[in-house]
Amino acid sequence: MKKVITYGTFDLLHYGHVRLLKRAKELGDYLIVGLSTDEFNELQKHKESYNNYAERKYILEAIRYVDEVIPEENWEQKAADVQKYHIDTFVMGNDWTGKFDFLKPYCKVVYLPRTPGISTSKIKADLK
Ligand code: C2G
Repeated sequence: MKKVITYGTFDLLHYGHVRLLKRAKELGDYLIVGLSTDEFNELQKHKESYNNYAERKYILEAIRYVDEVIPEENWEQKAADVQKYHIDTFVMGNDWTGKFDFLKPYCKVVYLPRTPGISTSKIKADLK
């Protein structure tokens, strides 16, 4: 079984997120999502989320491409996660290109093109 992992806040969930998850799943058979906790968002990513961790986890677990959701609590856990979960491929959107190349000794590292024209900040701005 080929295992894939990706990380993010996924709030407010939109089709750009779902397209990333779909393409990530297509790279294997089992997709784990490292979901940023509320504390990690607030204290280290300086990102506010509308939905809290439990709500974002509930939504992600309803997506057909997602097989498992684990907490992302810090920037340092990825190498340990990749080994702990026997990950074959690490995937992120290409806004992160190069940032996770340190994982290459442990697994394939793939940066996928972001979906243009959609972002949480755009949604918030358009709703004003
Ligand atoms: N994404 C995308 N297209 C968009 C918006 C987002 O492909 N229009 C991708 C991002 O590139 C990322 C994933 O969807 O791979 C999740 O996006 P965010 O929740 O914004 O993730 P981010 O806050 O960048 O957190 O340790 C990694 C971080 O937790 C990533």
